[in-house]
Amino acid sequence: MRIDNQKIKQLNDQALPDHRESFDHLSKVLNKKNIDVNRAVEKLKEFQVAIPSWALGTGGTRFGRFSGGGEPRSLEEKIGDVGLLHQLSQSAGAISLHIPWDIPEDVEAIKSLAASHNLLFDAVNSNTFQDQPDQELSYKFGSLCHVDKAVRQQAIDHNLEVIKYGDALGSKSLTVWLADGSSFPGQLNFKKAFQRTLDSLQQIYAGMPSDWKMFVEYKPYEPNFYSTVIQDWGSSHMLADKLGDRAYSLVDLGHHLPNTNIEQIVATLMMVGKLGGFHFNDSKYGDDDVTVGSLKPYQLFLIFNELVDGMEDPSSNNPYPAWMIDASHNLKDPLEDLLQSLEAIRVAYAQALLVDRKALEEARENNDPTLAQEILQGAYRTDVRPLLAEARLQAEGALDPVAAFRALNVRKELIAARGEKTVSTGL
Ligand code: AOS
Ligand code: ZN
Ligand code: ZN
Ligand code: ZN
Repeated sequence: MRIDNQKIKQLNDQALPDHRESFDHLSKVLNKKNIDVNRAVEKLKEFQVAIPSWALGTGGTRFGRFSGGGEPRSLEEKIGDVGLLHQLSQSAGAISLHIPWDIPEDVEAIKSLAASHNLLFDAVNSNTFQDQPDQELSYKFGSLCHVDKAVRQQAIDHNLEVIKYGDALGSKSLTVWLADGSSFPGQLNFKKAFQRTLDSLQQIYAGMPSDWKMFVEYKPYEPNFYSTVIQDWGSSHMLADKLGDRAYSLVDLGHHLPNTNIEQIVATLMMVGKLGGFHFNDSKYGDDDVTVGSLKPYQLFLIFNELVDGMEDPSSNNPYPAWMIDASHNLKDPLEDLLQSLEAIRVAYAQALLVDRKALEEARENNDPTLAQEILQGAYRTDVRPLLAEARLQAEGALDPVAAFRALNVRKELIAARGEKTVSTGL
């Protein structure tokens, strides 16, 4: 399904007078502060966030799952859904696949379908946290860290196969997230598990094409409840460092214990050029995977403040990070939820672009925390939504994506095409 561009334009035309008024007002305010509004709009137009294939259906918990209607039933339909998000928001220009949930049967057809929606293939994800029906050995007691060499080899081979699929589609990176760990004290030898994981990752790293990157994700607990082999950014960084120049840490916002200073982790990793990827979501307790910006928008802004600082630092050798939303939706329409997440990410990014970095640095040099706070909160409390809307308007997206999604009855049409009882693959 594709939305008729003419219909988006009609909705935009209705909302245009109000948009012009608020954009002109904001432009005047920002111009007075010597902020280049056009530059901010251009930066927003460039900023694209990948959508994971598993976020397009209704998520669930171990207590149950309440499916919505019209969920994508195939890789083609998942690409179609990301196409809709991109058409409305002009900011979801990539899809991240998960193997074996998304095995492309006809690679050329999948490539041209994605291209017809202006989508790129972002990092591919391997899956050694579940047993597949035809799988010989079990991952019940781990995968890349397993005590049995044969299980490790199976997990290595799986990752190499994922790389092959990704390479055929034009992906340039592999994200490795491991559920490996232990649920009971004494169960696992921490040191041996870590060393076996490093050894396995080295073999996968060696199998990547020379222009590929590896992103090593960390997580303190879940599904294992006592220890996780790659529990934190330090462990992830140790691995990335030992693996080589093309291995990086990946920060998932939900993978920290409560109150962790994530912005400091971001700054530190970028300082050493090792922040490769990012998974956006929001968290109150753990890996809640709720809508980005729904709980802690100020924290998100502080994180973006460091990200922008790292990206604009001429002395930094950190690569441009791979952005992805990693979320799950139990109650909301997944597409509406993703549109809200995209908006929240871009709001935080735009606010961070408004920070007067020179003045902030001066305040720091002068030991003036009051002024530093004034500068940060001045940017944070600016309503930047007209900048986002302007960027979308210029790119022929919708001024208000969620309103357009509803006004154009997108979900109703998806249900008509796919049915009321649909279950998408994923978590
Ligand atoms: C798991 O908690 C991680 O966030 C992964 O990045 C991701 O959610 C998983 O690979 C999806 O199955
Ligand atoms: Zn993640
Ligand atoms: Zn998460
Ligand atoms: Zn997670």
